[in-house]
Amino acid sequence: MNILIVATNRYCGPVPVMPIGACLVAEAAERAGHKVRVLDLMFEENPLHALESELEIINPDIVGLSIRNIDNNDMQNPASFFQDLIPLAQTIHNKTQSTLVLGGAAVAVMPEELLRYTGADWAILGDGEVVFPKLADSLSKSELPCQLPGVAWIDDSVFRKNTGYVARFSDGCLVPGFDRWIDVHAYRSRLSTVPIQTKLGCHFKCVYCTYRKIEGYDYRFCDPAMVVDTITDLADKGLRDIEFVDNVFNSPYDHALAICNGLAKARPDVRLQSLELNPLFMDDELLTVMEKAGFVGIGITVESASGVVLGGLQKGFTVEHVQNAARVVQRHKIPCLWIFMLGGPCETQDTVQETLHFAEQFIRPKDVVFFNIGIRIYPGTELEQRARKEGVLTIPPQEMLEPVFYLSPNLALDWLTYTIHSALSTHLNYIDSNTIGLSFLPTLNRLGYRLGIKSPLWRHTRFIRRGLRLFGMDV
Ligand code: B12
Ligand code: SF4
Repeated sequence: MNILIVATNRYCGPVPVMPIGACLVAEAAERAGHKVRVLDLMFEENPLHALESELEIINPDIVGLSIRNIDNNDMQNPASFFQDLIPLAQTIHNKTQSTLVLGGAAVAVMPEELLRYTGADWAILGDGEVVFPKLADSLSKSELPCQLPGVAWIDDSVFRKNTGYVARFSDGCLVPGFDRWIDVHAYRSRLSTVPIQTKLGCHFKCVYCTYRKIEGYDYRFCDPAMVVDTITDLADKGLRDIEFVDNVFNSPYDHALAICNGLAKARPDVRLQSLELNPLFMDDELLTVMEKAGFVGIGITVESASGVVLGGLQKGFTVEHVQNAARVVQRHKIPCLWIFMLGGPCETQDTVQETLHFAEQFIRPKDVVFFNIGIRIYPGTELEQRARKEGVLTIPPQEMLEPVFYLSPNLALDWLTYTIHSALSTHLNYIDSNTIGLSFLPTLNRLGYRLGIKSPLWRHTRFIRRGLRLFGMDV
């Protein structure tokens, strides 16, 4: 069959992210014998025009829309992206007879809403590189793929889905041949990293999280030796800035340790990052081997340094774990980005102060602290139930494509915004979502690349903010 996969994401903050999922799906469909093209809309000046041209070239039987972001998860400056799908779907319907299939992280989060919204024929929830070729095979035989695990559709106005995740990593395919499908240089010249996933699934039960919907509760691992080989291959191709995009990189601990030990032995010429470290599994052994493996930046997603709030979020760790992680970080050179999410369940002015106090006491000035305000509520999460009980959320799930946020009823948004703004003004290593949403951040990324600055740019937060202040910018 002729297949066009469209990577629809055009959001460039904090950096444009390479559409790994779309490329994996395209490559799998090609391996299954189909003729496949990928259209990446990220840098297209006129996306509809680009789409029309591609439709003419390939005359597709199936068009797969890869949908990464519903919105920017930002309560202070909310932006939605899902509306961009309508003109794309209309163009596809008007110009072709093709079957429209949705996939991508956003689709796993809100499949029913996106199917109804776009009028697409099918949605795939999860591992597209496994399910999509099977779906294409069914369609090529004029069979309906209603029995396939991981497929969802609307049947006579009723939403239907087949759950069940399929084994992955069995064929050793961790990363696609990016340069076959997308303009890799365009990404690299904006300081984007090359994504790599070493496992799927998460055993934690944080109340707001959608990740288990995307990847499931059970872990599915990639063999550590295979991860090392893949990273070595990427380095040989000149792709050296590599980011682990696992839900939580250091859980399970032994898996992360085995990967880092393998990399420390093989010593490929790479600059590694992961922004998804859990304080529960931070120790000197891991950080030492991460440094040897080539890590140049890590992020710890602690969300809060208040025990009450950590309990409300069901993070599965305590303030002691957070403090211990900070002590471990202090003993190592590796730059660290601390990620907090303020305003969750049980948050009060006192708990916010506890978190600020922790940042003041435990976080080195050379590290960076990111404060996010409010939590995006997704249908099917415990946070949704809580928000409904507390009267914070009243709209039905079908209307939740438009971003809705949780803010603890014990906290005033004005106070929280003011408090964080004040903290930012006195600490040059603190940032918030306004910083990530800066309109000139893409230009800054490009400038950084030209000046030879290596990713991650956040390592230089203090200097960048100081420089921008000299130009009179209050950032
Ligand atoms: C790592 C990560 C990041 C990293 C990315 C680093 C990098 N170099 O890529 C960073 C920190 C930069 C980041 C930033 C953001 N992220 Co993020 N991120 C993730 C995370 C944890 C993993 C994404 C990933 O790469 N997965 C691995 C690949 C292989 O999977 P995949 O792309 O989903 O593809 C598979 C399937 O989706 C499917 N598939 C994909 N395309 C297609 C197409 C078709 C046709 C089919 C059939 C199937 C299919 O098959 C693929 C292979 O199995 C996800 C959560 C998650 N568990 O998915 C959030 C997630 C994708 N991020 C999200 C968001 C919101 C953001 C930000 C907007 C946050 C912000 N305000 O800055 C930015 C946007 C960045 C941008 N420019 O677009 C949301 C998106 C959904 C939503 N709520 O809108 C997610 C789902 C988290 C969440 N809150 O639920 N992110
Ligand atoms: S640890 Fe991360 S991925 Fe796992 S449930 Fe919590 S927020 Fe989600």
